[in-house]
Amino acid sequence: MRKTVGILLASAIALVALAIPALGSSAAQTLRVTEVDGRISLSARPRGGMVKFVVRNSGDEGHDFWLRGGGRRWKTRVLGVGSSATLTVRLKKGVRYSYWCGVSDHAQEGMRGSFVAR
Ligand SMILES: [Cu+2]
Repeated sequence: MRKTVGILLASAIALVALAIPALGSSAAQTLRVTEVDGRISLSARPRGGMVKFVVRNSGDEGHDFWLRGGGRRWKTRVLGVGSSATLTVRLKKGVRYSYWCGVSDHAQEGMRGSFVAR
């Protein structure tokens, strides 16, 4: 009996654990940001509202990711080769946002861009 209750409790906890990230991801648009040496690419054009940027450094040196617009600014830490970080932000529809890598002169070398939240 005690074992059955334990299993039921573990199942209930597992269901809650599964449900929490599902709620989060349905509320926010998730975008992949790929950083390579000399270029940053976004998997889609961001929408207004909550946007989760999953930033991955696929280059051969350290990179970070900065985002600015609508009077706000966000940044990740410097990501080592193969590392990822997440930025979850609220974007305003119709506002232009700029993004870039802040390491050394990477932005001038092409690691920058901008978009208007749609
Ligand atoms: Cu960089």
